[in-house]
Amino acid sequence: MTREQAESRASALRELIEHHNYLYYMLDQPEISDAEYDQLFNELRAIEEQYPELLTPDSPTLRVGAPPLDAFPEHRHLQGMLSLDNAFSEEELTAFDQRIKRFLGLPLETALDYICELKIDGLAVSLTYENGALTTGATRGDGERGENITPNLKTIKQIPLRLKGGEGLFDQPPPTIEIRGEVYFTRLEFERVNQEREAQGEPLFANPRNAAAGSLRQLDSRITARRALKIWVYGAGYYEQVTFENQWALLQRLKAWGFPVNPYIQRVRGIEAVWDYCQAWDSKRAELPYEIDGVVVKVNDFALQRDLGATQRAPRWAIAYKYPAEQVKTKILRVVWQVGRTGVLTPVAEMEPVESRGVIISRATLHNEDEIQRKGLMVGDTVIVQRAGEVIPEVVSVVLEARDGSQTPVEIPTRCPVCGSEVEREADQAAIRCLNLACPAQITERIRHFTSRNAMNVEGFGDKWVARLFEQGYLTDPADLYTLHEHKDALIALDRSGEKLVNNLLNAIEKSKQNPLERVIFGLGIPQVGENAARLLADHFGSVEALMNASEEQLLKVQGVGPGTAREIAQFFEREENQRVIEKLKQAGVRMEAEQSTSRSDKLAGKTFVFTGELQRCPRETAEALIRQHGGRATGSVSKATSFVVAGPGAGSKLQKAKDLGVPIIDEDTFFAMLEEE
Ligand code: 9MJ
Repeated sequence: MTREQAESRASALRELIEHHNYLYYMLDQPEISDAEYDQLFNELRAIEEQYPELLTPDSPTLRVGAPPLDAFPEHRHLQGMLSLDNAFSEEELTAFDQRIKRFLGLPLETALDYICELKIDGLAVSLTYENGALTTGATRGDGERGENITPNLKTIKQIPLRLKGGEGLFDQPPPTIEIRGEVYFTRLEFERVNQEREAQGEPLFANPRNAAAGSLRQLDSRITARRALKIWVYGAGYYEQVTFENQWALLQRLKAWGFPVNPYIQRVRGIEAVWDYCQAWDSKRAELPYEIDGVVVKVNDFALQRDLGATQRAPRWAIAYKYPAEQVKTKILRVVWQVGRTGVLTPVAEMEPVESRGVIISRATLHNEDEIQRKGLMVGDTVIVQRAGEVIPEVVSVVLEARDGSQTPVEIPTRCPVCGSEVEREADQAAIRCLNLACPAQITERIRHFTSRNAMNVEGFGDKWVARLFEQGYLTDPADLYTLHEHKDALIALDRSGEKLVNNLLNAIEKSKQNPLERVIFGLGIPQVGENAARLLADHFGSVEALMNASEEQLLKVQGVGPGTAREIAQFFEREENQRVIEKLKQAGVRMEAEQSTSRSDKLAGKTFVFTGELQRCPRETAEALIRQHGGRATGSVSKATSFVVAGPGAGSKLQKAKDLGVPIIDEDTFFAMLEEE
């Protein structure tokens, strides 16, 4: 075979193999035997081995996994992957429906078109297709940046390596489109993998969702390939040169492009019909071959979705209805007290292991002393526990009839179980606190928080490292992380994994210095300052220094910061130890200021913008970020205080409202011209 012949044969084989993959994995209607399929596959592999330069990124031979990676590269989503707000009852669903209508200025009796989708309990992923070919697959990560796990996702045969075209679908595929979906394990495959792990003496996966996450985050994609992961696709992120009227139309197109779209998705009118759907699936879901934990409800019309926009966390046009948690009975063996990073002692019940929907539960949080008293809980009690989604299981109630006199009261500690110093309980607070800032538990928890995924995200720096380096005296506060490179030889001696691992770790630590300010602020572990508050504080103050010097009064000016949080922040920075850590971080070269680019000018200062309809030049999030970088504000709803409404094709009710209120309406070009003005 000449090289030309090989090239053309390889191309034909790829198309043929993908066609048979589709018939087999998507339609369940194979047209050739496994042996015939293997023959095609082996022929393609042989050609690619002989002519390695002919291997293309969309070759089905890459579905079997590639040699292991050292780490996953970072992937920036073109459009953010938001999470969903939750509803736990019919009332909360109705409130969601009413909220939407009020926001849109629609009569409250309007019956909106909704799409009801089963909420798959797996791992959210984003697949980027360029000119019709799959180029990247990534995890959600923090919503803006995920991990590039392309080789792992390619092992999922249901994921098309090329979008199916033709037959009026497209002449030219969209230049870029992000497809969003959920990767999951079937119950059967979950059982199989766990049996295999048990046989090999490996720890079992607690539930199908963890199993999916564990399999996708394998650096060796050949291991991923051995697990039959599956996917349901339900949306799109960023896209160009294609338009969709509504979610239903998008789902139909995804199906036509060759993606698996869940067959039970329904289009319904009015929130009552949504509730009927949720109830119907509550009784039927046990029959599904995979786990669902609720129903995702989405406003169908994309023009309305655009008008509704999103809050910091989640879109206003969707909600996740969650099924009530299953309750199971078990027995409390003992109560232990854990010390957190702020010194708070949290009682945790250790229980006889019990299974709830495929998850083994053996520990539950008891929250605090008051909660123990309120429930009248004793050691040896039989209790009802439940697991609600991601949160740690909790004890719902005590089964008093099961008392037999052997139960004993829960001992309330007077000394810290870790450092032995006296504990204190403030009069107006439920929490018992260890006041010793040098308590080993507090120190290690503070460091663990600082390095955690949503804070400084130091890859590979797990609990074991924190504990070991603390014991050896290398780490006494989070800032010591940045002096670890001085002890490289000692670290290598500590860990049998050797130099490469330590190098990776030190690189990850070095890289974390460049994290945005909001991550540093979150990482400091100021009580009551979560990710959201950290972002607001970073946006408002622009540097740790400014935040440190802010008075409680100034802190209260930040939208979303209340008196309690303001006091905690002020108290945190008054402490000398904290000032010392901050100085050390600064000396180490950790970014303590917002990126220069976040403040390019103040030419939009005092101006508030609202977008409606589509933007052609960039995603709406990018345009909103630009507004902030030039000192302006971007909000979701039109009011008299709005300076400009930027309207594009498909503009809806916001445009009307702007007209009614006499708010100036400009187009996208005018908006960008404003930014470019000197
Ligand atoms: C799941 N987990 O099945 C969404 N999801 O939409 C479905 N998740 C989602 N949709 C927007 N069906 C954000 C998340």
